[in-house]
Amino acid sequence: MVIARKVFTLDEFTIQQLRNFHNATGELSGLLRDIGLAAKRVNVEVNKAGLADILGEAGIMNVQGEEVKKLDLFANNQFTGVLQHGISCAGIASEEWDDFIAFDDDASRQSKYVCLFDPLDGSSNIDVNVSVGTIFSVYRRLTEKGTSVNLDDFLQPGIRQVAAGYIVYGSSTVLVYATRRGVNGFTLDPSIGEFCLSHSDIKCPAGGKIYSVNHGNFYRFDKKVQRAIKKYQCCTAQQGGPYTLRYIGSMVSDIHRNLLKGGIFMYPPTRDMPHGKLRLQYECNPFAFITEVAGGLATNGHQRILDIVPTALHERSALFIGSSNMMEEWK
Ligand code: AHM
Ligand code: MG
Repeated sequence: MVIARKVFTLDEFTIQQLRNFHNATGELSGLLRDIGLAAKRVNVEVNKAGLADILGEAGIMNVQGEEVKKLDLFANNQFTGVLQHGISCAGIASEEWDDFIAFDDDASRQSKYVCLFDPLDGSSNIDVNVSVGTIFSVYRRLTEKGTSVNLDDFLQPGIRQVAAGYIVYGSSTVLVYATRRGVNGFTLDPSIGEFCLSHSDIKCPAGGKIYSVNHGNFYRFDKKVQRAIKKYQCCTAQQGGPYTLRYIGSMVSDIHRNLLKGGIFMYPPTRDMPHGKLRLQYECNPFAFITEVAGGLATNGHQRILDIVPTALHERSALFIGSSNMMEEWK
């Protein structure tokens, strides 16, 4: 007898996906389960941030020279911990650690994957109750199984991602992940403490009406970006407009919304940040992978994000990402 199911949990879904590959070892499912577990723990703390002493600044700077919030530290420790204690990840790199970490126990050394993550993106928004998120990506290691991972494993172009995803800690907590087979979203059901499939086979609409950019930087953008923004502001209905500006300043939420509704998100280079602000490996690549699998596009204004070969762990990049029709001038 087959029992009809209405709800699939993240674990059930990833295990079901495994059945499509007879050579699959289940390591990727294990990795996603570990990430889901850390996300649930971070979710609990984010939700009570206003109550607990965990709110506020930790008083130290991260490797990017930015102030670290306590929840950043908590999230970083949670994701590092679950991946270290799991058996599906050979090493990690995090926006919050200076260097990558090789997991040198026997089980981890046998794993074929490395994971890169930004444990709590948009954390300057926590104090004012705005949604924040976690971003992650998974690569197959280049080094031999059984050995320690090295820097080359973490400096692979985004096109080599095996999976990428994000968690939005918002009005509900949603985990979205992509493999080459598709993009699926899972909403945390607090009553059972499980991520349940809520957005299956996400496709980014080809067109959109939303543009997302920090307008305060307008006079620090180059002329091409300024012209594009003016076009969004002036377009008539005949020209595809009117457009609407939506910018939360928390890229996980901004891109999540645009992915579902259609739109473009831009973090162009500015006079002060000629290489852009966002990190190629922790922020741009995972979103570029998810967006492309969903049918959209992502570039740095000149080159496809996924083709860029990183030269350093904390490299920055400009980012133009979103609905394919809105990306015409940024291809
Ligand atoms: P963070 O990693 O320090 O949190 O910074 C990344 C965030 C993104 O989520 C967001 O899109 C961007 O910074 C906002 O920057 P700005 O305030 O310059 O517009
Ligand atoms: Mg970040």
